[in-house]
Amino acid sequence: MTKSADTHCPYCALQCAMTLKSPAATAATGLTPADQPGSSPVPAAPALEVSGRDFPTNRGGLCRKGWTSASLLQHPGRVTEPMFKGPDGVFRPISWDEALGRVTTAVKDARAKYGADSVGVFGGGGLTNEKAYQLGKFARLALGTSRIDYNGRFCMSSAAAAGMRAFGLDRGLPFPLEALDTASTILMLGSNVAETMPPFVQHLQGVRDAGGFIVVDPRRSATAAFTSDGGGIHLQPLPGTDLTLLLGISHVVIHEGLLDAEYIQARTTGFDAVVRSVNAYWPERVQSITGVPAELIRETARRLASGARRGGSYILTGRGVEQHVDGTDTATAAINLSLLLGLPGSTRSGYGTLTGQGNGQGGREHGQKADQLPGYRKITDPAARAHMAKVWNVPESLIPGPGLPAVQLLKSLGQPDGVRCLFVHASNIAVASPDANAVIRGLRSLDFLVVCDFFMSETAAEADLVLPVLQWAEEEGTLTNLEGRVLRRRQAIQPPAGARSELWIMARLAEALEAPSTYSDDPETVFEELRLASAGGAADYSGIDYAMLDSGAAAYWPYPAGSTGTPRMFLEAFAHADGKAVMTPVAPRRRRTPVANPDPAAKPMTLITGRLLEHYQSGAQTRRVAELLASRPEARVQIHPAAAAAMGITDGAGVSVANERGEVVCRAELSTAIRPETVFLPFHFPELESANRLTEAATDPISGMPEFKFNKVWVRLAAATPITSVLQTSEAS
Ligand SMILES: Nc1nc2c(c(=O)[nH]1)N[C@H]1C(S)=C(S)[C@@H](COP(=O)(O)OP(=O)(O)OC[C@H]3O[C@@H](n4cnc5c(=O)[nH]c(N)nc54)[C@H](O)[C@@H]3O)O[C@H]1N2
Ligand SMILES: Nc1nc2c(c(=O)[nH]1)N[C@H]1C(S)=C(S)[C@@H](COP(=O)(O)OP(=O)(O)OC[C@H]3O[C@@H](n4cnc5c(=O)[nH]c(N)nc54)[C@H](O)[C@@H]3O)O[C@H]1N2
Ligand SMILES: [Mo]
Repeated sequence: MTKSADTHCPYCALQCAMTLKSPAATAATGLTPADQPGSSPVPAAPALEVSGRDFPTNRGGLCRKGWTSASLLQHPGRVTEPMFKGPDGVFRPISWDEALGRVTTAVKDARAKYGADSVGVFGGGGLTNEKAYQLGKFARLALGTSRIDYNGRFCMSSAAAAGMRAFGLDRGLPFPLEALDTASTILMLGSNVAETMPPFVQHLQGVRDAGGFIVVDPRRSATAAFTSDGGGIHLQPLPGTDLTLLLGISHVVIHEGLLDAEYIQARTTGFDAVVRSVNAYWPERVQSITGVPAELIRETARRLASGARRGGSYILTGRGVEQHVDGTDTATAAINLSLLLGLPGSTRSGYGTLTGQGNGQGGREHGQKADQLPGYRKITDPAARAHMAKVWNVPESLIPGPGLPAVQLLKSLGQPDGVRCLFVHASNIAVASPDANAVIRGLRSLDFLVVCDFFMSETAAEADLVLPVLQWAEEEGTLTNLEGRVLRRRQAIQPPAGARSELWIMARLAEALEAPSTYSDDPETVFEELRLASAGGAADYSGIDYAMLDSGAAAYWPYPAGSTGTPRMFLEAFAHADGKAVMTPVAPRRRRTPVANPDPAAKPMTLITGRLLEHYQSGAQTRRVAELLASRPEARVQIHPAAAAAMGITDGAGVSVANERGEVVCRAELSTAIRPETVFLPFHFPELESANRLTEAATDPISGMPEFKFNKVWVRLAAATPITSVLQTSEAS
């Protein structure tokens, strides 16, 4: 087997380059090739050695999650055989033949009883391009369903919708990350890269030292704290008021004449309407709404404008501003501000959003989205449908229309006209979805749930059937990082004998379902088909192949055949028919009035949720890494000491955070990093510590993004006793 493989980290969209080395002993692990039937327990062999590799995004650096990632390959809790749950609720191993037979029967039953749309698929932004592409095709042609969507709806959908609306195209960063190194000013809104992409911080050193780093976050996050030494600025607004803040900064740009009039005239439409829309947002008024001092609002506008004239200015958004019911409009306000200043499509400035998941970018281009066909095509566009019908060699009428976005898809589980049989690939929806208690009830009401995973995640535990799949170091494929750069994932180790690739699973099921078109289990063959499918689309990969990626060539899409790719986009024109960027006026909307507090002992507060350095997403992977779990064994609710004191809450005390949807009980972490009217919970933990028991499944009308970052809760001391007994009592009740 391979002794060393150059690949990329399994986790986030920075896709840090790493080298995996098999210690000599790996050859003697006794692992058998995946194409042999049967299964075997994973032997306790030495893990692969991980080392950082020099690459423009990570420059050899890795975070703690990356360094420890290989420990999951031979984790004793790994699922290595298909597991079927009997009527007694206990999982037992079954053969692959029986497993695929059971899935085929469940699909046929659901289709016969309720129609093809009763079969649903939930995908993930961690899937390789090949798997994401084939999953979309499998859903539409083999299952014949329109009901496919994925966890990127929870992640990139607001930024993507705003980018599409403004630029006619959505590539998270339309420039290479290294461009940030020489910037004079960077405005980063709702992103905590110091914890969520630690090696990224290398690209912020220059701007920090130049005093041009400005962070907008209601918490003094590690990233916000990074502004201090260099003379940067931390704007600490009330959660959910970013749209107003951005209108205020735009107001200053317009009224102080800081705008780039020539650029606006030549490269944009919609300016007049945007001027009218910001007129009522003068800095003092914005201060009264957001809590950000008017002087800092002015200073931010001035630094952005002066930076654009010097080394360059960048505006970057993260989930903190996007994961709201007005996320698309907030991202649009950030784009409008960048357009007023002439940043997008310039040679040294820009606007971008920081894509989150490992293949969050590629995963949103190739057909996992309810309204989308490969190559970032619209499923309602007759030309796109005709193109895909030709590539797939099927009549166009066989391709279903648009399905339901993720939150609606999950709300439909088990409902009369909803999904009755669900496939889940690469998402732990029982923990990561808004209003998670309702989602778990939905999963339990299904006729059949099949989950592809390598661990018994909280979602897999709800399944009728769990199919064991390959981990990153066991497979070949491609991912597209946060810069729109296509990268090769390479195999370094043999998978456990009983695990199968998802391409293989889809190909076998398609055969059993007598699906039209062809399905390969070979990643390169699938990529060759993806090239044809994407050709002529917005995300065109037709000029990219495995050989050139293996040679180390940098491949930024759009990369039509015969071109050399596009590291920096929009230099000549934006992707709308007239080549101009569209400014859309946006305004804050009223939020739903919170339900009255039924518990006089509890204090109404605002909950924001997000991430910790040590854990990834639903925690299904990182909670199984001993070192990471030891460092962060449980959720803690971050609360300001002044707010805590008023409720008798001390550091480490048990706290109840509740609302009309559910309750979280965990320990308090007292910190002056958070505003006093706000609490913060990470969403990496399950059950009683699951933040998504509290989040609302209300969605942004354009993107379908749920409200993850602004929820009303009631907070109180749970008990004066140690938390372990608090947890036990609450679990039992
Ligand atoms: N360690 C770790 N790294 C990860 C991940 C992980 O789970 N763990 N996940 C990856 C993925 S998929 C993603 S999408 C990225 C996400 O990366 P980030 O966007 O950096 O992550 P979050 O912690 O969700 O949110 C960032 C910040 O938004 C702030 N915030 C909350 N509400 C508001 C608000 O109303 N306004 C403003 N301005 N800020 C607000 C929070 O305080 C938080 O510090 O991280 C990727 N990297
Ligand atoms: N409250 C709150 N909730 C949030 C967020 C928030 O900020 N706050 N952020 C949201 C965001 S941005 C995101 S991206 C989502 C992410 O949340 P999830 O969608 O739950 O993401 P993961 O935890 O990465 O789940 C991936 C699952 O798939 C498995 N897996 C990994 N790779 C593969 C693969 O190649 N194939 C298969 N079949 N399985 C694989 C893992 O073991 C794990 O069980 O959470 C969202 N939920
Ligand atoms: Mo994400």
